[in-house]
Amino acid sequence: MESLKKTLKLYFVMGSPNCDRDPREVLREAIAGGVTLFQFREKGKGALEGLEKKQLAQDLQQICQENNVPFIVNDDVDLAIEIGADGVHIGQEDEPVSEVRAKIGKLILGVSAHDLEEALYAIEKGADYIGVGPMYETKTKEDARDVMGPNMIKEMREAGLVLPIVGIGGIGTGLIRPVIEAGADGVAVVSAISKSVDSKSAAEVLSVELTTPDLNVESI
Ligand code: 3NM
Repeated sequence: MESLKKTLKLYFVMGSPNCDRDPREVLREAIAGGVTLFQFREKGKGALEGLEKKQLAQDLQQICQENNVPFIVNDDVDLAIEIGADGVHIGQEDEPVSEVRAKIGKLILGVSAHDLEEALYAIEKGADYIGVGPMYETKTKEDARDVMGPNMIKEMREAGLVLPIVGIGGIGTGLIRPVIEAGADGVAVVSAISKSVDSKSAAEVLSVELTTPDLNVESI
């Protein structure tokens, strides 16, 4: 669990609809800038399907493998298994957590949860980590729920939840600190990195904010 917590520090989530240029180039830069985990999330307007989707997934997976960054697939459990991904991330509307766990065996399983009840249920059914959002306003996810803020993570921690947690939604420069102080192990970011003309610098800036020495002062 401790090593997964470290891996979740700067979690980059992306698919071709989130990029204004070649996603392969964006991912290479993001990894050079310090991303610790990658999720392929091919969703939204213009999202690739079928063989094109699989090809992009494999290209991005290869970039991750060359750099020792674990590669997670959003929703598409069959694709994840077919290409040998390191894990799967699912939402509340996807296949039941226990079914996905049975299919993927020991691979990493992340589940989006929006309140304590959903989080506890996901953990009981086999989730390895929880994604909690949206922390802040986001334009990236069309069906995002109302902003809940970092406080939801604090509530989950206060209720005794010890599993790794990442905050997601609208996270960018200057917004990481409250999420970590609320008890998250890391942050998941889409547009702050994918839409940057320089994704390496964008990731570097976020990395620095995550590792600032006084970041955890309040929680020590
Ligand atoms: N899930 P950005 S918000 C993929 O609330 C996703 O569960 C969310 O994109 C949730 O970093 C979101 O560009 C999009 O705001 C996050």
